[in-house]
Amino acid sequence: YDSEVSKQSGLHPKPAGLVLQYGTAGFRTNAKQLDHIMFRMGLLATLRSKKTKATIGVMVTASHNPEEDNGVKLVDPMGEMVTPTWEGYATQLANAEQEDLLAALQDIIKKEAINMSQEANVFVGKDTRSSSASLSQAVLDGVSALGGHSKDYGLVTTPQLHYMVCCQNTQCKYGEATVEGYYKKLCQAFIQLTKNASNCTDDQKHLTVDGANGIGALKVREMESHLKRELHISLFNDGSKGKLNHQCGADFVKVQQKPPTGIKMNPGERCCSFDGDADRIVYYYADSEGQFHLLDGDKIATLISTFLKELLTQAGLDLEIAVVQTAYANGSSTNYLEDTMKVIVRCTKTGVKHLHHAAQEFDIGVYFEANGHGTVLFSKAAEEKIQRLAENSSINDERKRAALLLQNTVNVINQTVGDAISDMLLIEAILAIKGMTIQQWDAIYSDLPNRQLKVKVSDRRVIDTTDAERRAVSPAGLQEAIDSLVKNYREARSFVRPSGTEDVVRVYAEAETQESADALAHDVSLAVYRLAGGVGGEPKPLH
Ligand code: 16G
Ligand code: MG
Repeated sequence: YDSEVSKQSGLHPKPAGLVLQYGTAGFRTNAKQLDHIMFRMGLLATLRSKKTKATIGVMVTASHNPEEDNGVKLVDPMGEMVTPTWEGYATQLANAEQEDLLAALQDIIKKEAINMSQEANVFVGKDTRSSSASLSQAVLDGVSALGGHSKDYGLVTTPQLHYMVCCQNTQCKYGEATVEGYYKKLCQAFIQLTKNASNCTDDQKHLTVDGANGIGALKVREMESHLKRELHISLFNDGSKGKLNHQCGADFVKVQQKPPTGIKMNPGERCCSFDGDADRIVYYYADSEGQFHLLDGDKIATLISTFLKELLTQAGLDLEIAVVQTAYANGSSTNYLEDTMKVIVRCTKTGVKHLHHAAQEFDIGVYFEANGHGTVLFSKAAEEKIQRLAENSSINDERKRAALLLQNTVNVINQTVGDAISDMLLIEAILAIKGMTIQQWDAIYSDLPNRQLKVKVSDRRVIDTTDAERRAVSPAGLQEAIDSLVKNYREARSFVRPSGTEDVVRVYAEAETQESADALAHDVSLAVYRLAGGVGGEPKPLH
């Protein structure tokens, strides 16, 4: 393979000296810097496939980043994120200078004792960015340079690609590895679920979707006919005029705490936003006074876990259910889940893989980041119990109904990764079954006002955290400073962490009032600026 790799890599040369790192969300930067990275990730995915003797996925996307950026992520056999050791290999391979590429490749082959005559199979997908077509071709070139087989799924959402990989490696037990198969599985389950919402009016079946001018919009369009009018979607920001993620999408709505541009919002109507690769979703509405209300990942986790807990009780199934959050989870949500709902709550570091991993430890693990990325994981044993109960003819009607609802809930969920389309269908089904309006859902608990800020420092690695990022252990004095600032406000909490995707330190604060949250966030930003080597001007107060 040496000569083929040499020849092909010459067509995807690495700019000398460029260093990039495989971070929480894979490689992500301006698309112009990524051609060699894509080719090399094609090589790495092929090695990973030979090693695992399974199909591996490669997704070309930069999610909620601006259109000019792009990125790439590897998907492991069960649809999960690639392991940390291989993230390390990705970084090594990406940064090897042109003349050292073969040696870098050889190093991985040796360390992992890879049998190069083993067949390899790689699934490739891409988002709608203008750079994605040529970049995904570079991935395919990498696969073929090592003699691997590839299947190009073309335009798909990130969770769709994860789904395909999982279907393929479970011999289609998880579903059929086609986009059609995906729609069929999810929509059938959705339609079965909504049969339990017999008095749902057409009005209640209406949902406004902001597609972030990205792949999610295309895929919602594609899916619509499978929904058999059980859900009426008004799609905005469908990519026909607006720019990807620009003033729209889940990240914009969550961070700005305001509606996206380009949509029509009627008072009291449910709206949701996807992000640029459709692995995040947030809901929102405007009340009769025009006031904006956001229902983020925490509210979604609460709705889903409440629903599941009720069904488990009705079904008489003894399964342990837990909710996994990060430090960004609103304090009110954690209190509600622990004190009122009495479910187990776990907190992990930011990043899907950490939440996913923690959720796998329970019979049913509901995980959501506040930003709207999340899903539900069912253990094999839990799925089997649900299955058996649903097929049991000797149980009463209430238990039977609950068991069937649980079974269809399992099927509507994409367990491989957070999925805006799948989450949307589940949320819509739950609201319909419970006959709940978005206002009633919102009223389950009230969010504590909060604020997120960023601070530029000369080297964000000086900040080290512990306790799932809730406490800083370095630089010296920073945590003490935060602790004493927090004491100045009621119901307050604050933490700082270095971003995994941007060269900044992130600051989070929440408190009893918005003014307090804003002031605390500013106080803490100043402490970071002073103690962690701030650059540029001092952070200015928000008001
Ligand atoms: C990435 C993560 C996301 C996390 C975000 C935090 C994945 C697939 N995505 O987008 O889960 O919330 O990074 O970004 O893991 P930050 O480190 O810049 O705050
Ligand atoms: Mg995304």
